[in-house]
Amino acid sequence: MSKENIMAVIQFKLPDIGDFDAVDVIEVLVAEGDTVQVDDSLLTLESDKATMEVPSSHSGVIKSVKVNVGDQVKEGDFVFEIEVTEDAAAEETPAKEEAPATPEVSAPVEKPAVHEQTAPENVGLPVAASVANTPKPINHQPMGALSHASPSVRAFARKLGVDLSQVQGAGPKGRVLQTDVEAFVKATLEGSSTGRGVSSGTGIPPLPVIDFSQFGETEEVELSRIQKISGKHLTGSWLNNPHVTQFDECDITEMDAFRKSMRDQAEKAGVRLTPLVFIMKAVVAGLKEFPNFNASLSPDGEKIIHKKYYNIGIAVDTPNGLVVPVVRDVDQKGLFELSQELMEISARARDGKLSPKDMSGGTFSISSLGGIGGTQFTPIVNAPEVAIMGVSKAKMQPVWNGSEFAPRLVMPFCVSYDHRSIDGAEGVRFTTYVGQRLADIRQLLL
Ligand code: CAO
Repeated sequence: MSKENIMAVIQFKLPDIGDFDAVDVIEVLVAEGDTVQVDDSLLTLESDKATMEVPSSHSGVIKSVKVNVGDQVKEGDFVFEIEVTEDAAAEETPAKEEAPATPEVSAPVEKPAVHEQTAPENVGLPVAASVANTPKPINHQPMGALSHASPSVRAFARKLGVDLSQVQGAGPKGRVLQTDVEAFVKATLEGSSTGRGVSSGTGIPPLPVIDFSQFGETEEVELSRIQKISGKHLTGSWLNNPHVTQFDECDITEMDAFRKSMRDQAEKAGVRLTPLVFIMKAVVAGLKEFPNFNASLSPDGEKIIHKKYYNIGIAVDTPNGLVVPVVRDVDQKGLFELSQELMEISARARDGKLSPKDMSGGTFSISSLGGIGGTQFTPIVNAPEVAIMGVSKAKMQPVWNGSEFAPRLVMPFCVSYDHRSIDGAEGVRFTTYVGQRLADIRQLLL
């Protein structure tokens, strides 16, 4: 019988893994039929505190794999069958016995009976022991600190030149998976938001990717088409324009009284007169006085382009997400005409019937949440415009008139603007001007 033919199948059992009862198998690094050498990594295990590799105690061929990713294993568990030659078994076993580094070679000794039940080539040679090397810790960082990844993912990241500390792990306990590395590379190459491992490509650190199901029940709902489109646009506006938001409030008591006095007339004309059309008129007056708000910056950021037309984008809340249709030439239209147009575009917006033309050509936007509530908010500039007004709900308040408190209807509002083209002083002059227009109905209607 030649040496080569003298084979034995040993049971590879899990050696001492430290102070853990049971740990998770996070990678099985070999498959049936693979040839392994002594010290080749067979498994990656993960405890609460560390990730460790389990090296092979023998050279040989993997006959069978007894564990799967996700299994829990403990010392002494039978994890692989390895077919070894007599030579290998004889040579390696004493080496292990000599090695002081592996005193905890607590791997159980094979019983001949077991060998007899294994592969047919097994000639029943008593293999001394399925001596397993001690697992090598590869990551002693507490979970959540620095990067935490299996050896194969580390190798993958190394190959692509990815710094793992930049990658957020989506795996259990924040472990970085191969898919996280891939998503990171994709996001970096695109230089834009991709959802997972979000990076703008401008040095902005990626957001953490968390498996929320570890904390409780979750459900994934696809964003609407409009949300996906507006999300990209909002991110672009937010990241490209240095925003300032100026808060203000104005007394709309007179304006509201006038609005209510016009109710019958409005009804006859088939329109619903809300504060928004008055606000649009006041804004246009402000834009004429402060042309930097009715403008865009040139692409090189060196010039400001003033627009001599006044097209106001109105943010409309629809079941599918936010859209901003544009009301054109607001300076040339009366209150009823604007109301009519507002009703028409918001109805078309909610029915999903706006065309791209309906949403283009705006020079300034208004986001009115006044019909819903809230005291203030910070709207995002609708680039390439440079400013947007946010309107909140008007409330009756006691206002000191110099001799007594009088009940007045006070409306909070704000303007967010691109600080590259508009200074803070100009920002507050604009809101003051618009507020005064809204407070004085005569000026507003002139
Ligand atoms: N203060 C107090 N009441 C107000 C108000 C304000 N600032 N603005 C509106 N109202 C009142 C209106 O007068 C109306 O009451 P009456 O019927 O008694 O007059 C009621 O609130 C509802 O108004 P409305 O919201 O239906 O109408 P509107 O003209 O004010 O707004 C539109 C139209 C299309 C802008 C609005 O329906 C809408 O979609 N708003 C949400 C916009 C949005 O989502 N913005 C967020 C963008 S950023 O994510």
